[in-house]
Amino acid sequence: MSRRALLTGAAGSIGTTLRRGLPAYGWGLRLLDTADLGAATGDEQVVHADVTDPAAMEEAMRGVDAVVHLAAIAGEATFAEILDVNMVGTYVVFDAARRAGVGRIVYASSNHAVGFTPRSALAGVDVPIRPDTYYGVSKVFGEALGSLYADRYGLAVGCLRIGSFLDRPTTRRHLSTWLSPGDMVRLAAAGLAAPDLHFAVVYGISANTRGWWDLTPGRRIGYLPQDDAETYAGEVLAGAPPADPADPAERYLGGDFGGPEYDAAP
Ligand code: 15L
Repeated sequence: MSRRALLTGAAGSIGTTLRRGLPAYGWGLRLLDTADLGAATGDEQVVHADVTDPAAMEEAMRGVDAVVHLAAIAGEATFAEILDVNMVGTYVVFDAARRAGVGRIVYASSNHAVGFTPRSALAGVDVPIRPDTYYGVSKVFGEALGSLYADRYGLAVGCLRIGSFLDRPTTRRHLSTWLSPGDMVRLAAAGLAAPDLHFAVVYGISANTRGWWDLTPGRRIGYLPQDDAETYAGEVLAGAPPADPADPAERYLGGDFGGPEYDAAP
């Protein structure tokens, strides 16, 4: 019998990719979202629930071996919106997993947890926390919560600081930050299967020649990326404006999230 994982945010772009890809790694999936998930196929189970609902989430955890927690607002929004979905929702998911005795959570964090870090040498997971948005703050919160639940309750927690998840890179920054769909599946599968996982933070990008983040922590949990944005460098750079060192997109790891248009303060 396959192991079963609960996928929150299963209707989103990463969720849809994992829905297609994780069964090949031996995972039966319970798909959860408030949005339409279509009909369950094969071994799938479909649950319509909101991650901020503690009772529904505890029920959704029953009988699963692991959780891949993707459900979130995937960019900047008002603090109230980020607080509700990304922070309260993440707390509800972690605590429901604890109450239901689920052993592992793979958490979709983001590079925006350290997005205001100036670009320089390859960044490790030990660079100081420097979120670039309320969204980035919520990902720092999720990582901190994961650390608490690993240490206090023994949950195995893998936090994936995802770069730019796209079918293909389209900007200069993406040549460094791209995470291909195939590598996203390999990354989540590694987080789900890593032996002896206690708590880990890893960067989630493909094996990009121009990558900005150190992939060593990912390799330690068994993530072996196979794609490289460099394949697309010729066409991307041919259409790209000249690099402007003053542009936040060039200055910070989180790119334009560090610019004034991402200031969501009232
Ligand atoms: C993310 O975390 C966001 O969800 C996505 O919208 C992109 O902005 C991506 O990071 C990125 O940094 O390219």
